[in-house]
Amino acid sequence: MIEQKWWHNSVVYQIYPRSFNDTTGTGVGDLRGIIEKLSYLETLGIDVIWLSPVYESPNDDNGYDISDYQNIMAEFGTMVDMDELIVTAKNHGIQIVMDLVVNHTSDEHPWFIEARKSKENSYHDYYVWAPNNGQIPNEMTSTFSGSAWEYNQPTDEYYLHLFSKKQPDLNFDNPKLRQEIYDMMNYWIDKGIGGFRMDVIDLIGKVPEKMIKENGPKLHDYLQEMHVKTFGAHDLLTVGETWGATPEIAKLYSDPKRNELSMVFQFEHMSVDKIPGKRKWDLAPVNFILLKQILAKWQTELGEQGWNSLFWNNHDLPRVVSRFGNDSEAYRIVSAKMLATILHCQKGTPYIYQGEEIGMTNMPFATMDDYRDIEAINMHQERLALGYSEQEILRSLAAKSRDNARTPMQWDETQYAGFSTVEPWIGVNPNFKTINVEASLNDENSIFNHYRQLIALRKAMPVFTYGEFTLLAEQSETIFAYTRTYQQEKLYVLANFTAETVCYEDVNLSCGEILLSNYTDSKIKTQMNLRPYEALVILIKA
Ligand code: TEU
Repeated sequence: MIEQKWWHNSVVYQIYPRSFNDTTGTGVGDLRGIIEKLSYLETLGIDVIWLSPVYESPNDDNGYDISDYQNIMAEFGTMVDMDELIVTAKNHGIQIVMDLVVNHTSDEHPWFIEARKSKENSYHDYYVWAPNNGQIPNEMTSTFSGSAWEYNQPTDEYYLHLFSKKQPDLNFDNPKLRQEIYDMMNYWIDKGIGGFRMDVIDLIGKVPEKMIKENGPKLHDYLQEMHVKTFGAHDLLTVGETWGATPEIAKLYSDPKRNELSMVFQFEHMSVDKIPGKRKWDLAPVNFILLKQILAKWQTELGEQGWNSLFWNNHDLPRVVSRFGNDSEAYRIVSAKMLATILHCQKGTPYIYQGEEIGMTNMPFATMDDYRDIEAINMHQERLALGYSEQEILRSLAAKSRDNARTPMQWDETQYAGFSTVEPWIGVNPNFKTINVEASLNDENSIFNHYRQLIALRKAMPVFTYGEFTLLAEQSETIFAYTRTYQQEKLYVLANFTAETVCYEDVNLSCGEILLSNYTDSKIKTQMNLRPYEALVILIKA
């Protein structure tokens, strides 16, 4: 039996502050806006907020390019607001998990301003350099298109940037740099935060000479050192963003015996709607059987040697109801509840991305001018140059752009969805009059209330947290079904992933009792006709 931790049955809510709630009339969200909505989050029942970066930043990548780790971005407020957020959240039973972006800084960080001046500068070795041999050092590419190397004239060298040019990569092989990072982390720990979400942590052991980005040879040594020097003595939640993790690799990060992180946040199930081997922009229909296989693999393979995050969305991903559900008027609500059910009844720590709990959808951006994200803008340029048509590019962006998740939170039906009193930094989804928090709170059958009930069940019954997972009907093209078993408790989770009625049969359902369903009149039978997107959480009595 795995040693129980507070974050095993916690539910995390991710806030992208720029788009959450603007109290200052700037069109950009802020920290006081979060404080204002803590009661709302307490009603939902979440335990933890993962706060996307709020540090000082020139915003080339919306705060993921940090120029001062110990100051707050002026648009978002002040350190006084931040301290108040940490304390007030605690009074609502909510911990704040800070986004730790230490694979890179901004090029406007004082370390980089110094580092690029000369090879002798004491900060030079804080970053990753390659000599100028008359051509770019190698073929490594940036996630945001083009080469990962940028020329630096004063030293006649190239620096590495696995993201934008304004996000130079830090050199973790330098012990002085590592100590600076640990001091900074301890500064935040001393403020009473609940932990860290570690941005692209699998890249910190990179070996650019060998073209190694993810999972470099020293990665786990660095994490073990970080554990000892920072959060190890505190009971915090630490979650690593690990794009390149397999279940075996996930155990290296999250086996409690190894003293690294609490859990991984891995993306394998996010690859089921692209052409295999290609980029996310190369669209393919959702491979449902593969989706089930991947999710089931992560449920069964970690055993007691690891812990996983459960998520459908974040600030980098499209809205799940548009992606794996059905965002038409007829099926949006029922399919959003179905997706929530399938996810929240699994083993792991569930994450809800702001707006997911009210079933926010992808954004119908009309032209390139509507996009704000550097990834989207660079990809557009890159693909135009490669000969893709504007239409094709816009189709990929409509499905996968990160801006889908970054439109303002829809609070009510007033102008700008109650997010701001002025025009926001990015367009508001035109569906805010029907899809908003106020309407959800007033409707007992809302998606919001379904999430609330799922969270309440997780808190009430340990089987949701610790139950052993078994996938059923593996080859079904329409049904997602599984059981969870823990001591005397057994759950049977059953969902129709389609807009058709589907017949499902299992004699074991005869002694079941419905704990939750997304239709008000669901009934259990050994032979069931599951209606479009119908999903049930069933308790099987011994
Ligand atoms: O994301 C890592 C990352 O690689 C994503 O940019 C992802 O690859 C992309 O969305 C898929 O095309 C983290 C942050 O979550 C992201 O917001 C940052 O832009 C990035 O790191 C750099 O800090």
